[in-house]
Amino acid sequence: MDDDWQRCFIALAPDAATRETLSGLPSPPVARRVPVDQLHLTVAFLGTISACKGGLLGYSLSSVAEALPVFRTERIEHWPGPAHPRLTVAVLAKSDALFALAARIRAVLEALELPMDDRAFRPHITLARFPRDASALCELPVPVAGLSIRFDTLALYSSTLARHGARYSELASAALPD
Ligand code: 3AM
Repeated sequence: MDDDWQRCFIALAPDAATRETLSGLPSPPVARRVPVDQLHLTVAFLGTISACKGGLLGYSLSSVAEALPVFRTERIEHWPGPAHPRLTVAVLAKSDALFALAARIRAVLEALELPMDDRAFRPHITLARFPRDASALCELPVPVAGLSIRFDTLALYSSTLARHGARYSELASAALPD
């Protein structure tokens, strides 16, 4: 893709202890784990935007990066694709703070006249992705609930589609206050 246009999304980045917790969770052997440095919670998917708008958005992140509470995992799920399971995700327990953050980000996007995908916000962290030819839904080895999930950064990422899945790069970030 042209350097002037990038496929972007805004996400929360877990702190180091949370990354370790998430990377220690078991996932089906057939699925490809998300690399530990790429674990994130997507808050807003933007699609393809110009570098200029991306720059403005990057500057705006600090205005919405307020302190967040500790979140809890609720369960691990497989999310389906058209023909087979697609993702293994950790779903977070419902949190007003996350929906309030999504609303603040939506307001910034509107002010910058940036589009935001209107899929329902389902707060989750993708742990693993299934290859296209995965057929059977694998049993999850253990139910997982109540683990602490902390985020320390709100970031704008670009997503580059590659042969073995998307690769994410941080374009701008704002530290979340404690
Ligand atoms: O990595 P996760 O699962 O958090 O599913 C895509 C991925 O989320 C999601 O944005 C993240 C980076 O690609 N995504 C992709 N296309 C999307 C769309 N059209 C989307 N989310 C909402 N609408």
